[in-house]
Amino acid sequence: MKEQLEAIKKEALEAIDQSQSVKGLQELNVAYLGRKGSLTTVLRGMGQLSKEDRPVVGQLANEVRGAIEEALDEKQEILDHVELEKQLENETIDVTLPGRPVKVGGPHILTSIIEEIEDIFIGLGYEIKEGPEVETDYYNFEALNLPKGHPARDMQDTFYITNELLMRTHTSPVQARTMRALEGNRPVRMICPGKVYRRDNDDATHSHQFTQIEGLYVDKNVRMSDLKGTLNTFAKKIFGEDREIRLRPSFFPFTEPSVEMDILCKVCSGKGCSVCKKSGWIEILGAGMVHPKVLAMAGYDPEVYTGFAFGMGPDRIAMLKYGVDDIRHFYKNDVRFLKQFHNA
Ligand code: FA5
Repeated sequence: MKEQLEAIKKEALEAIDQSQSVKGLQELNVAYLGRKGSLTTVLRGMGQLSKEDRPVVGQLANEVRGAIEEALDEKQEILDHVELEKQLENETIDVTLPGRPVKVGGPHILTSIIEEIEDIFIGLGYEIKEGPEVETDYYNFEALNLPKGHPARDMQDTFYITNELLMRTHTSPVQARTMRALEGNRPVRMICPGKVYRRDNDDATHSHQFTQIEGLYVDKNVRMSDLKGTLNTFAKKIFGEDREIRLRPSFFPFTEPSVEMDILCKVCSGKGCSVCKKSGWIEILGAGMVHPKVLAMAGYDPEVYTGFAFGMGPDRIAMLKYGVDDIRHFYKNDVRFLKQFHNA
């Protein structure tokens, strides 16, 4: 039996030494030490040994088991290490490979043009204000000298929510809100960008939702020449020194006198096209001297204070600046169109 045990030990250690895989090692463990393994089978015959031989063989059997277990553990450690090395090698990342380009978005062209206009007016000492898009009839119309039933309300076809609430048709209500907040005793110099809504039929230059920027300057001794100078400075900064502008007399119930400013159409250079409706000019803003009634309703004494106001359409300004022939491009959100302006 001693020889058998020695032979098992020799055979097992050799097999373990040559084993190349963790799975192979597990099989050897079962084959030698398992319940039906060769060592266990030999030990089952111990009962037939003499009393003297039993402890000796028992001790030898334990040594053989110990040696096999130790060899299995050592080999297991080696194979684990080899496997880990292999895995690390397979998972190596080549940090020098160029990465996949990330698609970078950019501000919408209308956002960019509004920011550009804001910068011009901040440079002229104006503050930026905001107002609600869902507005009361009072601020949208009445506080601007457009009482209920006034025919000039038809100039701005309105989306009503209730009799008293509406989607603002222009940014002019922010004039009244700003003056009210200052309680009639401080000068105002503000612009207010924002979305406005009208029941206009969409075409190349009209959208039912578009953007406006309101401007208001109220102080002692503000004159029409200040308005002209401001609009001229603005037009030159946004369109370049050589772009022609013209001011036409116009009518707004909240300004007196009132004007509209046109700019030479860039699409046709003044020859006439579908964008400028064959006139060669495109209207970009309305303006005028704040009506004394509007000043008084907002708490300003029109005998002491005067002011000018303007309301421009950044959509039309972007069309003119970049030669876009249809306002609807701004709202279709076709990335191929929008990405042309990411560095504008
Ligand atoms: C007004 O909305 C006045 N509140 C402007 C104003 C403010 C006058 C302060 C005097 C003092 P108007 O309806 O003309 O005016 O619109 C002003 C500008 O908005 C237009 O010059 C045009 O550039 C733009 N606009 C008007 N309607 C549309 C539309 N449907 N789609 C795109 N832009 C429009």
